Amino acid sequence: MQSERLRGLIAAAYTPLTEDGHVNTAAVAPLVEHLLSSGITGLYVCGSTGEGMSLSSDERKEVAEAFTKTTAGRVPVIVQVGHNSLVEARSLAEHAQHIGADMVSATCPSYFKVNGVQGLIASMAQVAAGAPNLPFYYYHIPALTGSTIDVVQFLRQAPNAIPTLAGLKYTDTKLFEFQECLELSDGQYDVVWGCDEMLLGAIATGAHAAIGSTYNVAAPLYQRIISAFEAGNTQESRRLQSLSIQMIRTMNQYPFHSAMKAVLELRGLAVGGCRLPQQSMSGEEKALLKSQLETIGFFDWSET
Ligand code: MN9
Repeated sequence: MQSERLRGLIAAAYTPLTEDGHVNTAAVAPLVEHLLSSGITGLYVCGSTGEGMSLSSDERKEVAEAFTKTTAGRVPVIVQVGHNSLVEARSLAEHAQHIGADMVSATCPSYFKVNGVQGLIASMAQVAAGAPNLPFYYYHIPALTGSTIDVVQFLRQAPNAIPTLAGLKYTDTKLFEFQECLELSDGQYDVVWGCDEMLLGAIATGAHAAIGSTYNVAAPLYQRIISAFEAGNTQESRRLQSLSIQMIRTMNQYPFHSAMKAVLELRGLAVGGCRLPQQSMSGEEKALLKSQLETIGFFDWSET
């Protein structure tokens, strides 16, 4: 399907939870306004960052609806519908189309591994068929699904079975494979980068859009990486990417997404903690994270 292309920095949006772990849709609007004012050009909802896999299907629908309504067409909303049950995934895709989401995306099942291109095509065809009017993006994240599919072969062979296939969310670190996907069939596919700590490499390889978790808290920094690269100032873009790497290394000392949510809380956004199996952080750990982020200057360079 040829559709409008994604561009710029798309936030893999966090799902706000209450202190006792329930979905908190009242906190979606302030989060969306924060993201849009920081220069975000799209929202990816219920992905890894949004804990889609840890929510019930009813909760996923509630979250998708809250983001779609609040965003009200200002930027594209992509709803991630992947599930171990393809029946559930398809029904989440149907729901996404029904509520007016702009695009759907899905991981492959991960309990039983998908171990071949044909199996992946057949699985994703079932899911995409739930939303026949929406562009479909396969969410390639082999580190979490455990399915190491040849994604170039997937793109080559899938179009007949998945007429709505628009592209990929490419969350792996193989720049050469990312480049092959971008260049395939004269650039027919919208291939979106998903590894924030390597954004510079992806831009150099031809990326025009990226979906990631850390764009929730540091979009202006990444925007400066892009601008410096476009202006030919490679040294400056490398210096800025290095700050992103330091930020991610700091957060990775803790349960990563809990640390990210703690930073959003510091900025006054009531997103709560993460749901198990991701561990929450104690008050002491949050204080330590804050001082470590201060040490690397995060609060000076992440917001402007
Ligand atoms: O999909 C995110 N991946 C996961 C995007 O959360 C598994 C990334 O944005 C990473 O969180 C980010 C930090 O490692 O690159």
